[in-house]
Amino acid sequence: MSARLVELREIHLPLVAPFQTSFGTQTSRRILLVRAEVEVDGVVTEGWGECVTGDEPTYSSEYVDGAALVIRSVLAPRLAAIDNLHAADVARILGPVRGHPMAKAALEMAVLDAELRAEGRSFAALIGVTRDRIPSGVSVGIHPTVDALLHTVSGYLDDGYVRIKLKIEPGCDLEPVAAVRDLIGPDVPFQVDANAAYSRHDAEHLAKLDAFDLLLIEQPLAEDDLLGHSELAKALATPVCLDESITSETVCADAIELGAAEIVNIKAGRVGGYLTARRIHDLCRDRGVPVWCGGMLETGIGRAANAALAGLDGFTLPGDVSASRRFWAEDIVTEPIDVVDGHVAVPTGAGFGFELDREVLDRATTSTVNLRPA
Ligand code: NPQ
Ligand code: MG
Repeated sequence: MSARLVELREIHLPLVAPFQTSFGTQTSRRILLVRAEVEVDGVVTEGWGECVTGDEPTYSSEYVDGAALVIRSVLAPRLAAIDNLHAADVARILGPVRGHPMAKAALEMAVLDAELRAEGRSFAALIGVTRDRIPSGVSVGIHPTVDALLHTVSGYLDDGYVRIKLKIEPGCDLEPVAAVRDLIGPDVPFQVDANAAYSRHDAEHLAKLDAFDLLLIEQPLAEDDLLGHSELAKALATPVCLDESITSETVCADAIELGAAEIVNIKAGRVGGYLTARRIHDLCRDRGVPVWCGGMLETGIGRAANAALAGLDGFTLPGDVSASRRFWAEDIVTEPIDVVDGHVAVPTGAGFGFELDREVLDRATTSTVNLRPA
């Protein structure tokens, strides 16, 4: 069995509504997809990977155009030079290239999807998932008014989401948080995400959030500020959860050791792939640290993969794996992912378990690059 990368595509999809975070407002999404092939006895099976970079380097230092370039010019050629390429070796082969975890993750995902489809095996089965569905939370953007915010949150409660996450930033925190807690009552799990918008001097202010019985506060400080998060964790009753800071197994272990991560948000793209994400899940479980699965406004491709990963036992908190219609209108590139009774099904199909809609995919495609060596 030999795998090869064959194609890099960019697609463009409009969001159902603008999504505002402390780092910007998104109204549509440019997404890179990677296609790989595996050949077994002359039979070719294809697999797909999704790259979760944003248009600009604001969530992290990676971004769509940078990822496309590093894939074409550096990463894909290194994988093309390998004779017997396997998904399990991709991270090691690309290890000498510094950074670019999201670009690397997309390539590993495409190869893994193709390999597993060729074997007729699901990713969930590969990693030992036993659950058949996962509780679904929803991430709610910053809204221009509290009224608009409460309208949006009520809609999500009607949709069945079991946990609300609200984006916050300096100047837009205590008031909307109080209003949402008041609307949803004391029993709905509720958490906030600052996307690194606060500073070490904000501890006293952030401690006021303790009054609202939040599940956690996600990434209040800068990505590289582990010590600041550790000090903040001591000052807050609300548990501190890290997202952007968790860039590898090593950093995750250090953050836990330092008391900077009482809870961990796991995103495969941020850590360089689904196989590493699985190992970070294991290390958190071994240390008794709860984890949940984050989201990056994925299409049905990445969303299916997240639903499979989040089926692991250590994912004890509801994640940001919401229905595809939370972000996309009808033009999605796979079958829709739905929330039923507050849960998303763990995909059982081969590979990452999504089924592509070729016609919609081709219509959404804005460019295609051949990754086969010349
Ligand atoms: C988070 N996701 O947990 C991210 C942030 C995020 C669902 O809240 C384009 C690409 C837009 C990536 C907006 C959620 C994005 C993005 C937000 C990631 O911090
Ligand atoms: Mg986050």
